[in-house]
Amino acid sequence: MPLQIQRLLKTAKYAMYFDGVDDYVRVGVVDWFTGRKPWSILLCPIPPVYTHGSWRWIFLNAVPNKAGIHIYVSGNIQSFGMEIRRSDGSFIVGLDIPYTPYTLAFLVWTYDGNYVRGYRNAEFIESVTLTEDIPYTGYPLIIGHDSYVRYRGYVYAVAVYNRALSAEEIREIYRSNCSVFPSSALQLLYIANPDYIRDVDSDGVPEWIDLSGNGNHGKIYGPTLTNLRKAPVRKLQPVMR
Ligand SMILES: [Ca+2]
Repeated sequence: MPLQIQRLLKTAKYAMYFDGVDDYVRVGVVDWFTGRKPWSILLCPIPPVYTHGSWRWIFLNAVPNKAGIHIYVSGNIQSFGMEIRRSDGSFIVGLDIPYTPYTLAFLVWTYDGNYVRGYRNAEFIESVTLTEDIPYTGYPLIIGHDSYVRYRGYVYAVAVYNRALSAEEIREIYRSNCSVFPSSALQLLYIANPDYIRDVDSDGVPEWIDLSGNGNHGKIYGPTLTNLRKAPVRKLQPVMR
């Protein structure tokens, strides 16, 4: 078992599994990634093998290839890709972070109004300049995506801030094995754990409870909470597309 998974299992043993067919979590319509407002996105996925030519949306606040922010896992570039596009769909900036299959990745992208910075396992990867407004799409924030190329793999944690976390804060979260998060400007926090799944809401849809206290609960359309000790991630077959 990869070292990162062993470390994770010391404090957490669950992850949400997305089947790549029709699974997604819908957060709702948010305007967190618009204009030049600062933000941070934390994502802890465990990807299976993605072959060359395969790519899957994992976090997006826009229709794929249209205005707004997208994060995906790609076999082409062997990376988690982050990209931001204009309202005509044209590309503004992107920042890719390499991945290792079957290994928990602690990914952070931050934006301070001038630079997007990318981190993997609390190590700075690179930065890109972004001084153009991100267009507002009015599209819901979706994890796993609902109608196009869906993510297949695991997600342990998701967090969003409306400020740029510092490198030291990112190191502290990583050192805590994603158990301690700064509360200042936290907009959303999901952790995969049975205690944080609400069986059904008033619509009959299970919810991933937002631990930020802001009520940004995610509607769970298909993803299943998986005990990683009983269903090791290595049993996943390669993703082909
Ligand atoms: Ca399904």
